[in-house]
Amino acid sequence: MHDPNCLFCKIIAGQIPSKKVYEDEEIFAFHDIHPWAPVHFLMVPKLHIPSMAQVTAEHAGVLGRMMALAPKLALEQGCNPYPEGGFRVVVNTGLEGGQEIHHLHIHVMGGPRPWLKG
Ligand code: DGP
Repeated sequence: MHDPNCLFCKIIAGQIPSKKVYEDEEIFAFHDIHPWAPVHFLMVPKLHIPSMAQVTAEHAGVLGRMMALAPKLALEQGCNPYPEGGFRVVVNTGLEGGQEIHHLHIHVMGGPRPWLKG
């Protein structure tokens, strides 16, 4: 399902340009336009799910694949390996959850933080 009014559906369809990180039949990943970390990309299901609040058991497959893919993409994008490196995974949900774009997305954030080294 594609929502013609959804920004991320337009990015998935290539109607709005993005810096693509990954794509398969079900998943699209691209760099966040306002990065909060040296590495910051978003992973979205191609299916238009407005938020985590609408997730049901039928979405478990694609969400599981997204979570399983996140560590591989994080390393490819420049996050350092666990445990010295690592990354954060965030899913903002709803107004009080800080969600601005209503197409379910996983933020993956990490990358070198020289000030953390002792
Ligand atoms: P959230 O607050 O969780 O809904 O985060 C939405 C993120 O989407 C935010 O970090 C900025 C990013 N974003 C918004 N518009 C665009 C865009 O047009 N292109 C890209 N690449 N990212 C966008």
